[in-house]
Amino acid sequence: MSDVSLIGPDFSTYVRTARIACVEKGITHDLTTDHLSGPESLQSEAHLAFHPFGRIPVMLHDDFRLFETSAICRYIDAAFEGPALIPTERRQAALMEQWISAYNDYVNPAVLRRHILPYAFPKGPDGQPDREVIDAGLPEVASVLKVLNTALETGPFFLGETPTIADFFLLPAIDYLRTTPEGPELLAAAPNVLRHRDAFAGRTSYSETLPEQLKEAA
Ligand SMILES: N[C@@H](CCC(=O)N[C@@H](CS)C(=O)NCC(=O)O)C(=O)O
Repeated sequence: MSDVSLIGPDFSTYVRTARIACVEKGITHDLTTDHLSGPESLQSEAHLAFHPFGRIPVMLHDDFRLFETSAICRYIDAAFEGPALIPTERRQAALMEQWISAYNDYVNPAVLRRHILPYAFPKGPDGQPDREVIDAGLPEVASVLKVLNTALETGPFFLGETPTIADFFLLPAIDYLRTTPEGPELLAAAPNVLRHRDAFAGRTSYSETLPEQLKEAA
């Protein structure tokens, strides 16, 4: 039996973040998608019983159920023995929190919701990616990457040599960005962001959580 169960498919970026936390902490996890058969099933009664907002991931540990990726990662860090996923120094911990929040509020909407997802789940004419949506979002992706590039100047991770939970959030999005038509050029202008991803790629938590559809690109 695994230490914890996570509900959600391996291709979800937030699920991957929680999975990375498990591997970095040195605990085992399994992925459950039993009651999930498509995007609409996130709003099913069965799933809403686990996550009242109909999102993924959800973590199950014994009789404890938890949603929200940041809360899950923090719980995993606190509940198990293993390497610390959060810096002990107060300001470093606050900076980690800052980058998690910045990821959720600025990076994810620009990079995931308005760039990667329109390619992954095309909603344009004839089932093609919606060019208008993607083209309109490109300046925002570039501007978010510029901020990240500056933040990662010392690097390779947000807080230096050791990845923390903030890095677990960023990695999955950048790994997908490499595979979109504009991704390589956007990332070439943000070399420190690419270096962040490359530094992660050497870790077990990277290879063990690599989604099926990224295996070729890795
Ligand atoms: N605030 C949530 C966000 C989770 C989230 O948006 N997950 C995506 C998958 S990566 C999802 O459930 N998307 C389905 C939807 O938006 O309907 C968290 O931190 O866990």
